[in-house]
Amino acid sequence: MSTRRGRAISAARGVLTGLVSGYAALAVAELVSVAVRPEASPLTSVGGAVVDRTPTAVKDWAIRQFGTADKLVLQLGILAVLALFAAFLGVLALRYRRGASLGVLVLGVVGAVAATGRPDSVSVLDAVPSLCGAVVGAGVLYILSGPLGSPASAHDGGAGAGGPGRRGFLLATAGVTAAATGLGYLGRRLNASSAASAEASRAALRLPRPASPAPALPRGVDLKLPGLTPFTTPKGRFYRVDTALVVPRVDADSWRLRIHGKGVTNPLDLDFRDLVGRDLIERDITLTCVSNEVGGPYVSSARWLGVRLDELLAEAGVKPPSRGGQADQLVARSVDGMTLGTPVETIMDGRDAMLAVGMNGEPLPFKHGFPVRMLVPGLFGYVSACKWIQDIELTTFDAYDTYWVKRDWAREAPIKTQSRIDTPRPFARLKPGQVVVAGIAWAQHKGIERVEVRVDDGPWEEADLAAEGPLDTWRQWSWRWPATRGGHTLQVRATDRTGYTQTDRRTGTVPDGATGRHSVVVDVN
Ligand SMILES: Nc1nc2c(c(=O)[nH]1)N[C@H]1C(S)=C(S)[C@@H](COP(=O)(O)O)O[C@H]1N2
Ligand SMILES: [Mo]
Repeated sequence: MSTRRGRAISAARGVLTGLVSGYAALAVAELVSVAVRPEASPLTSVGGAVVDRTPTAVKDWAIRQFGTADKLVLQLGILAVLALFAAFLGVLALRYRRGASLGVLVLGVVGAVAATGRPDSVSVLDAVPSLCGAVVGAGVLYILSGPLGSPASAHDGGAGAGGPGRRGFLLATAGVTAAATGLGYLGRRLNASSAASAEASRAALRLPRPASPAPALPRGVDLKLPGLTPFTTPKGRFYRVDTALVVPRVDADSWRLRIHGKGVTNPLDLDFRDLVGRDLIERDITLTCVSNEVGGPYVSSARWLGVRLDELLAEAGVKPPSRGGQADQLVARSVDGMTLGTPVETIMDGRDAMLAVGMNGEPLPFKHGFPVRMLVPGLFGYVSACKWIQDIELTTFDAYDTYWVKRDWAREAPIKTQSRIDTPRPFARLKPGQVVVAGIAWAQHKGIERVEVRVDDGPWEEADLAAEGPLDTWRQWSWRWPATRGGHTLQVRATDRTGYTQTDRRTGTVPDGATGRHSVVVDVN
C-alpha cells in the first residue's frame, strides 16, 4: 500500500474519530441538560450567545433572508462549525493525543461560558451540560485515537484492509455512535416531556368571557379580494419574531408575575388565576415589528383577550409621570431573560394596553407568549409586546437600557404609518385592462385617513378604503387600475388621521423603523 493511501486512510480515521467524539459529547450534554434545563444544552446556549452578540445589521439581514427559519439556519451553522473543529481535533489526535483531547475540553469550556453568560442564565449549573459533554468527548477521542485505532503497523504502511486494529477501531466507533444516539434520543425525549406539563396546562385552560367584548367589526372591513391580506390574520400565519431558540413552555399553573419598582406603593405578585379573575377586555389589535422593511411581512392582526395594564398599574399605586409618577419606564422581563421597555405615560394614556392571555378565541399559542404576554397598541413589538412575561419593574429610561436598546435600537418606538401593496405581486405578468390593486395600510392608534396609488410618474389616485375597523387595526384598500401595455411601477402612500403622509425618503429599520413607500414592478402584456 502506498504511503499516500496510508496517509489518506489515517486522516479519514482521524476525521471519523473527531466526529464521533463530538457527537458523543453533544449527546451526553443533551442528556445532562435534562437535569439542569433544556436551554443549557450547548447547541441552544451557544446559538443564543451568538444571537446576543450578532451585530444588529447582520441580525436584521438574517431575519430578512431566512425569515422564521433563521434559527434553524443558525443551529445548522453552529453544528457545521463544531463538526469542523471536531474533525480537526480528530486528525490532530493522530499525532498529539493529549493535546487534541485537551482541545475538546477547551471547546466544552467555551460552551459552558456561553451557557452561563446568557441573559436568562440564573445559575452556574448551566455550565454542567457542556462540561460533562466535553469530558466524555475528550475521553472518547483519547481512546479512539489510541492503540486500538492506530496499530503500529499503520505507520509503516503494513496494515492490511480489515486488520485487527482497524476492526477494533470500527467496532469501537460503531459502539460509541450507537450509545450516543441512544443517550441523545433519551435526552431529547426527557426534555420534551418537561414541556408536557405546560402543554397540559394550556389544553386544560378555559378562558373566561370578556367583561368588555371586542366591538363588532363593521361590515366591509375585509374586502376578501384574492391576494389581499385578510383583516384578521389566520391561525398559524401570524408573524413571529423573538430571540428564543427553544420556544419557552411555561406551565400556567406555576406561572407568576411580580409588579414592583419605583413608585410602586402596593407591589403585586399574581398567579394565573389572580390575573384572569379580573375583568377582561377583548380587542382587535395589529402588531408590527420594527424590523419590518417597507413592504415586509412582519405585521399581523388578531383579536386579543387580556387584563388592562393601566388598571393593574393603578392597583400597584403607579402614577404616570404627568401626574407626578416617579417611573417613566416599565421594564417587562420574560422567562427567557428578554427585557422590553415601555413608556409608563403611554401605557396609562387610556389606550388598550393589556396583559394578554388569549388570541383569536384561544389561549395564546406557545410561540406567541403563553401563558401571558404584554401588548401596547401603537408601539412596535420590541418596546411593548413582551412574551412569556414574568416580571414588571417600574424604573426610569435613564436608569436602565433594555436588550434591544443596548443594541442600537431606539428607546421609544411608536409604529410608523405604512402601507403595502399585496396584489399584484412583484413582477406579475398582467393583461391590459382592469386590474385590481389592493393592500393594507396601518397607523395604529391614529387611524388611516387616505391611501393613494400612483402608476409610474403619474398623478396620485385615491384608493377605495375598506370599512374602518377599531383604531388600533390596519385598514384594507383597493384601487381599479386601467392597465396599459408595458412595464409599470405601482407605488402606494398612506395618510394617517394626524394628517401625516408617508414620506418617500427611504430609511432602514434601525433605529426606530423603516420609512419610505412600497412599490411593485409589473409587466402588462
Ligand atoms: N420574550 C420575548 N418577547 C418578545 C420578543 C422576544 O424576543 N422575546 N420579541 C419582541 C418583538 S421584536 C416583537 S416584534 C414581538 C413579536 O410578537 P409575535 O412573535 O407574537 O408576533 O414580540 C416581542 N416580544
Ligand atoms: Mo420586533
